[in-house]
Amino acid sequence: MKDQDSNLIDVNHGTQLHKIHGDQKIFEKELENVFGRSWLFLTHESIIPNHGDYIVTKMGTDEVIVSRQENGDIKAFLNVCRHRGAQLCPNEAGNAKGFVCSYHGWGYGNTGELQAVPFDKEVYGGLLDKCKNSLHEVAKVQSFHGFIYGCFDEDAPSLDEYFGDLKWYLEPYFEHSGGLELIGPPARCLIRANWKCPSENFVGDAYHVGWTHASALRTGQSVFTPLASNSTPPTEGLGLQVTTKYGSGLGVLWDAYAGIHDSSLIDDMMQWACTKEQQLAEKIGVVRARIYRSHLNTTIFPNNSFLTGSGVFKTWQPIDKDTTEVYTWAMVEKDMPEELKQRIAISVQRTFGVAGYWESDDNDNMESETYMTKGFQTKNKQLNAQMGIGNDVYNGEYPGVVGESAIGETSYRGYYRAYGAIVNSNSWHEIEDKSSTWADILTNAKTK
Ligand code: UNU
Ligand code: FES
Ligand code: FE
Repeated sequence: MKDQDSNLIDVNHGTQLHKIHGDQKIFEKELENVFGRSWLFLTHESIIPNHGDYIVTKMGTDEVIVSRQENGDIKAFLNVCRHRGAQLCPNEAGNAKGFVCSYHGWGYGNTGELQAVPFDKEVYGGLLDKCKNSLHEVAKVQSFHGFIYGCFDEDAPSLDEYFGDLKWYLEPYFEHSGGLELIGPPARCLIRANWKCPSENFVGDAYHVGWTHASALRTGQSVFTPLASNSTPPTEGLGLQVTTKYGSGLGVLWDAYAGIHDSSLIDDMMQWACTKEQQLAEKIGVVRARIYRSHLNTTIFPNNSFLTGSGVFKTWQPIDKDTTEVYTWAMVEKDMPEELKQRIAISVQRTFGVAGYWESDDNDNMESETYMTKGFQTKNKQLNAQMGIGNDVYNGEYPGVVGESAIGETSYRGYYRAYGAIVNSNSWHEIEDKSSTWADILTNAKTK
């Protein structure tokens, strides 16, 4: 395993072995080292606003309860009873002071404390230490402007450091806009694809849009419709690609706020964004105000993706090496009129929800990338993410490692550099060690 591991990702040449998308041993390493140590998206504050509000979601293959505490903090616990391990909360969401296990009736507060054990004195004779049988708590829970992430590893950098150079690009939309909310519950469906296929696509694939989505583009008359069938070449100044130390990255498509939405929404959304852009320009400057009104396709490493403006918000939950459960929320600006929020929410599900007419274009490709790893010869061949290699710049005009074109694979290379470091590390100390020269490694990469 060790030798194979070190060849999985060739950071210096921008290639990866195809079997990253379908190998049992790699999948198990990912659960331990990637999902065990990275920040994972849980929910948004707007979904659990009141004391006792909770949702149940996944962190890797583990179910967790995410609960709003009395003091407003948010805690997360494994959704598993400490007695014999039955699932504690069978609901997707609700409001509760606590949770009672259906097997023997152990009762926990929403603080995680074990509070009630049937016949406690009679059957345990007072020997059961309740304090030692609290729910297993997720080590860290932090917020990025209302978006709640959890991490199993106490030693992880703060969520703020983890977002790193991406903050400069994300703050105009996530913070300066007046803030965002998510509209749930998320649509959920299974795809027969490895979780990294959609994660890598959202981190930096503007290349496929005109080709894969040609029919969807023509049908919906979106901002991107001129790209259909690659009939418009990517001109200079159309966008950027960005990657960061811990693998999160994004693509900027300038001025394309309404993005994927069809002609019934473009005018209203563009008018909304142009008005706000003008207000923001005074506060944060014209460049970042323009970022607010642009379209960012983003993956927060490892498996949380979104399209700003378009308002598509996803987690790609790993079920097994070739099955992924896709969660899709709509992301809207808090101060939008209720009617506009609802129209966006419907449009997000129509395009990128279960059977969304954009999403299903992608799924065919994701599933075939994954299926082809079943080929014995195929799985040890290299994939190519070399587009734009040699032209990446660190902290030039823009923060992070940046490729200055709309279409390129800068953020694929950054995502997989971090992935290679994290999947092979047994601690955050080791990850930091391997990542200290991350920007040099990426900017010095060559095809040969
Ligand atoms: O999903 C994507 N990778 C994407 C969507 C990229 C650019 C525009 C729209
Ligand atoms: Fe990209 Fe075939 S052209 S996978
Ligand atoms: Fe796509």
